[in-house]
Amino acid sequence: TTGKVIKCKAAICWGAGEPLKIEEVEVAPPQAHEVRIRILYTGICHTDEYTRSGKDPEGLFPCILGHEGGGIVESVGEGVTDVKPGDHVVPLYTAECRECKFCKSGKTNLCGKVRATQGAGLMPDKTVRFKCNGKDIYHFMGTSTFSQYTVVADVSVVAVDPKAPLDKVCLLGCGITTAWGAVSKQPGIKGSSVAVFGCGCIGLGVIDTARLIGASRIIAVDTNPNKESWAKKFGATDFVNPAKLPEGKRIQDYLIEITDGGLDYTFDCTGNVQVMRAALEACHKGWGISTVIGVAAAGQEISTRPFQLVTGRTWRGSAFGGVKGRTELPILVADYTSGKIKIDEYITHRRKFAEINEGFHDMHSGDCIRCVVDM
Ligand code: NAD
Ligand code: AHE
Ligand code: ZN
Repeated sequence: TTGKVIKCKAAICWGAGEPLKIEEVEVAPPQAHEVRIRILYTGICHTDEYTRSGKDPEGLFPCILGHEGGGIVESVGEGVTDVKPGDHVVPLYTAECRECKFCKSGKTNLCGKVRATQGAGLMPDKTVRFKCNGKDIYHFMGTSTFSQYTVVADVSVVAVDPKAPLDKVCLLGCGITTAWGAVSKQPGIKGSSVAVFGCGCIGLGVIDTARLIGASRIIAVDTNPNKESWAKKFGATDFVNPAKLPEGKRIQDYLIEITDGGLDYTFDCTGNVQVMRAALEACHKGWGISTVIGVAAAGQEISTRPFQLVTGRTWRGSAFGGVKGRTELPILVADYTSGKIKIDEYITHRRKFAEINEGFHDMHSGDCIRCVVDM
């Protein structure tokens, strides 16, 4: 590869808890099996805020966050066969190499090819492609979409239909896909009762997918009363605010009461370990299955009485909804284009790149589902 270094703007997080700073960065050309992408749009996911805030045990600084992007391939390194300059693409924080033990297992989407270096903020050759004033800047989740140009591994990117608007399908890079996969890959949802804890982008996506598949009852649970109308709009049949229950009444006990013994399926979309416990314990004895989607802070652990599991409840979890991105994202894009799945409905805020910190504030306001940043 003979590509040149590109100078552009990127939002750097210099340290845990600090606001992002827009800086000029140098983005090195893609090496073998790497792809340099001009990012046009990016969503902001709660996980970006989680790492920025210092709660992520894997957080490394300075870094360029962002993992919900859409862009156009600028150049490719040697050996890249699946994408070419000009292709519209979505970077994938869950890679799909199709060769590793994980990919070949047929049991998981958790590809092993680049995960170790990705978790260390590095490209697969253990170096970085970003510099700011001569200093190395870490990558994040193998995607770093808060930069006008980024470099990703070729196993960590998928080409999508160029007719699909990138300011919408960028959201398939995480939130909506995560929710869609967590529900649609779970057998048995049709005709069953479901409770969804947390009605952000992830929870609403879980509600929408459960509705689409034909769940008989969908109970949304959120401490923010404004989420009731959101949840109902996406297909919830009931809404419960745990903060409004009678003194001393636990949410799991209340849910068990109103469902004649508990839910068939529950989903944690909050990242709060107490909520994860409540979601497990709200499951029906003998068959209830609870899925953890939320990401908990460093040091947090889940607990319950083992009797909860002995008596037939199952605790599971998923990352990126169990979706294999290179294979399945083009299908999801087509489902969006044909009106089968929602994306537009999740976009409550839009920001210019210069206002990316305001985008993080929007997330805390309680009325933001997704903010799309125009790079
Ligand atoms: P969000 O902040 O927009 O939504 C969280 C919702 O939970 C909010 O509506 C909030 O009011 C509600 N909530 C908070 N405390 C609650 C409580 N005690 N009981 C009930 N509801 C409560 O976040 P999001 O972007 O939707 O992400 C949700 C979680 O999923 C985060 O932890 C995020 O990091 C994680 N996530 C995981 C994956 C994955 O692949 N596993 C992918 C994306 C996001
Ligand atoms: N790094 C944290 C955990 C964070 C986490 O679980 N991230 C999920 C996706 S959340 C998307 O919004 C994941 O699959 N991460 C893969 C990656 O490369 O970050 C910890 O606890 O160490
Ligand atoms: Zn995310």
